[in-house]
Amino acid sequence: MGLFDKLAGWLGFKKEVNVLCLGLDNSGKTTIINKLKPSNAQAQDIVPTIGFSIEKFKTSSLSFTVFDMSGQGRYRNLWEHYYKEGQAVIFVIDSADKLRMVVAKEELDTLLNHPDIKHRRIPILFLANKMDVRDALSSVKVSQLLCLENIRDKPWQICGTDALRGDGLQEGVEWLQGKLDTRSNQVVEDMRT
Ligand code: G3D
Repeated sequence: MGLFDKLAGWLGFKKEVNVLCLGLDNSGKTTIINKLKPSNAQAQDIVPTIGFSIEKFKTSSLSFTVFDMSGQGRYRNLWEHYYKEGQAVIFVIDSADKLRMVVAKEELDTLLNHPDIKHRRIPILFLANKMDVRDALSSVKVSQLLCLENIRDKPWQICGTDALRGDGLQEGVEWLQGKLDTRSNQVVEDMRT
């Protein structure tokens, strides 16, 4: 991509943002993405490789890359390859799966320490999903268990969601949009100075 395309993108002429939607299997990523995805979204590059699957689709302004982070240790290199192109992350947690909260934290820590993520101020939206399930942990509790307060070099937000009904998603996505707008304004400022 040429520089002009890049700037044009940020400035809104042809804005395209690549969002990585990550989390353990069964956390609700597919359900969430299906709620966010407009009906005209084009699926692309669905790679049904053995043991590793990634879904990529695109709307006029957003491109989503979705994959499971669990049980696929052997394929880690394949999915980490996509980190570079991500400009925002949606990290989905199954708030009712207390047993695997520690696995989710390990995966989050690995993500945050990856060289393609570590030094970039990309916004991360955490969705504490399955809030409708009885005994699900609150978003505050999920935030504590994942030690989110330790993330100081990236903007982040956590929202409780019920992906089946779509509750909480709008609030989260609006926050993310606001962060991406701020970044595009920063580019404008940088060009002026
Ligand atoms: P994944 O893409 O992260 O692997 P999915 O997860 O979106 O496939 O969701 C896994 C299961 O959890 C699905 O149930 C889905 O309907 C359910 N689910 C997703 N979000 C919620 C939620 O907010 N509340 C509840 N109660 N269930 C949710 P099935 O039965 O199809 O496996």
